[in-house]
Amino acid sequence: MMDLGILVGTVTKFKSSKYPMFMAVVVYAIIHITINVLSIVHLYFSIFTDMAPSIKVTYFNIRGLAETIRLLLKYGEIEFEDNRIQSEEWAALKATTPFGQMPLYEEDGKVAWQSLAICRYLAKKVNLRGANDWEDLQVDAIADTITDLRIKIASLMQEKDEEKKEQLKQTLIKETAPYYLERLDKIAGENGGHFLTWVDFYFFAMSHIVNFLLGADGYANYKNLQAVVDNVQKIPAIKKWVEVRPKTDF
Ligand SMILES: N[C@@H](CCC(=O)N[C@@H](CS)C(=O)NCC(=O)O)C(=O)O
Repeated sequence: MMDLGILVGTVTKFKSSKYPMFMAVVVYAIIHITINVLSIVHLYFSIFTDMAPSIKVTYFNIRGLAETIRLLLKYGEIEFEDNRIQSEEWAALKATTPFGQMPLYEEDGKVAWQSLAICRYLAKKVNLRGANDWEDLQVDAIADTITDLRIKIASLMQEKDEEKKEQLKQTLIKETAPYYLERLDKIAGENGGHFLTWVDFYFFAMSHIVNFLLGADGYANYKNLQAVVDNVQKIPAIKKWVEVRPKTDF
């Protein structure tokens, strides 16, 4: 800011000068220019200090539990580092994580874990929560139900005994999956091919697990669930991401 002594000195000078009006205009212009320069400097620094947070999502090089997080970030056009680690890097990294698991979500160096907690946090940011507390409760209940199904199907991947694996597979195909999918399909039907909000993204991200069990046309009998998948896939930001994301089996 202009030094007050200089200003007073200048004012005294122009009072005694031959052209007091001219001097007044010059001083006014100097003050004006100084204020403008300072505002530009302030704006410049505020742009750099109020920069978007630096965001990093760390997970294996698969879609898995990180994909809903990535989808929400893409949907919200929020820049992030998609940090995909190799299996051999995991042992060293595991010891440094809050609960020895991924995905991890980092924002300006702060670390969060638990994929669905992160999804809820991001859903707030990108406006994909329920319209009220009751809707949020329904969304959470659907998300937890999808997780129940996901865990049951994932147990198939972990079973090493081939005979047990085949038995489990048949139970999942004939009983477990239809039980869950029929009910989820009915809920999606009541909502016109949507669940409510971010949970559509969760279902979309988890649909490969259903396909793994039931084949590529896993939703053939579940039109409303197919509509959930199609509706998410149609969103331009998601469509674009699906085209460019690393191609992985899960
Ligand atoms: N409930 C946790 C589960 C996380 C989880 O099971 N992560 C697995 C990958 S899908 C993991 O980190 N596995 C490696 C390990 O446990 O060492 C979440 O949703 O984030």
